[in-house]
Amino acid sequence: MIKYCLGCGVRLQDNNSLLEGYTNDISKDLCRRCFRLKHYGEYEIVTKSNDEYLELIKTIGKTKSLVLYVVDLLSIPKDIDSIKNYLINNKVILVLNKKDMLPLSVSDEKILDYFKDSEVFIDKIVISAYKNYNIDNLMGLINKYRVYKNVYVVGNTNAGKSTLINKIIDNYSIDKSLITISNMPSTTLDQIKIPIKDYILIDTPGLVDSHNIVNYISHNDIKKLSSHKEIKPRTYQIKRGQALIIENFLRIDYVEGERNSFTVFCSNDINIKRINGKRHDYLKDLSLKEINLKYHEDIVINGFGFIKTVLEGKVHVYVDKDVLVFTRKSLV
Ligand SMILES: Nc1nc2c(ncn2[C@@H]2O[C@H](COP(=O)(O)OP(=O)(O)OP(=O)(O)O)[C@@H](O)[C@H]2O)c(=O)[nH]1
Ligand SMILES: [Mg+2]
Repeated sequence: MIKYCLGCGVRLQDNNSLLEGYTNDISKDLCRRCFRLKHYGEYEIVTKSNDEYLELIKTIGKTKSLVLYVVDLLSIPKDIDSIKNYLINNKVILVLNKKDMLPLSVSDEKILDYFKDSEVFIDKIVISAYKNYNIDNLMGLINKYRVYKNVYVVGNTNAGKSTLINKIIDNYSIDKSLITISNMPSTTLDQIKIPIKDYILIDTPGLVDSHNIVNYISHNDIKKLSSHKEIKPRTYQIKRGQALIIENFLRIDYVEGERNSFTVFCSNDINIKRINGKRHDYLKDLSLKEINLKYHEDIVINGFGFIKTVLEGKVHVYVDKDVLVFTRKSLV
């Protein structure tokens, strides 16, 4: 009998311990990787290819099923509308997750207002899967828009798709077997079908974003970045010539402009120092990206968080060459 791991969706096998889905006891429900992750917090890296992800998204696009597109509010993709290029026939609800990480003072209305020009989504909602916030309202939206039996949950890896489904299982399902989640990329390896009420919710592996900083920092730094506490924004008054050193993976020099204010929105566990940029060359061996700032823009370091600035100016960002850095109008 073919069995699938309840934790990550991969097909279970007891033939080859080096391959995905291995278990030494096929009568069990979890593969060895999920068992170790769940019970010992040990993470075994697997790399999923994005071709597989795109194939899956295209398959979903051939159906007319309702789709929940889960986005991490601290890692908003540069062009969120582009998901609709694949999901041509589907109604897509934009699910903005991890609201608990943003300061309480940032209202849902303010966040939704930021996305008001995105017209490809049938609806939008701000939630926290972790804190069980707004999940009932999301269920209401699913009931409102769902016509077919399947409801797919898609999004980048680490957006919180599996955490969301686990919350829904917790709140609405009698069978309480939970899906594996972790702060590392590619936790879910294949589709997992969960019957909820009169429909089927389908968890999917996320898109591995190769331009996300988590691919280029240590496991320990990833842990620090993915803390579950409300962010306390840290504001620095910055003069030209000064720089911020962020742990050992990011440096931001203010090279042109009037005295400016930089407010960093990232995990509180991350260490930030302000230095005289001219005196220290620390981290300047990383790749340099020149960024021009307009009034009230965020500098987004993909996967790290963002830095809200006020005035026009120019910054030099030093980070791994493959990490995407861009500006956008201020989110908060
Ligand atoms: N603060 C906060 N963290 C969350 C929330 N939802 C998920 N997370 C965390 O985000 C990380 C990734 O969660 P997962 O549910 O495994 O993400 P996923 O989208 O299923 O990831 P893949 O299976 O790799 O595609 C974990 O550390 C979760 O605890 C949330 O609402 N708030
Ligand atoms: Mg998952």
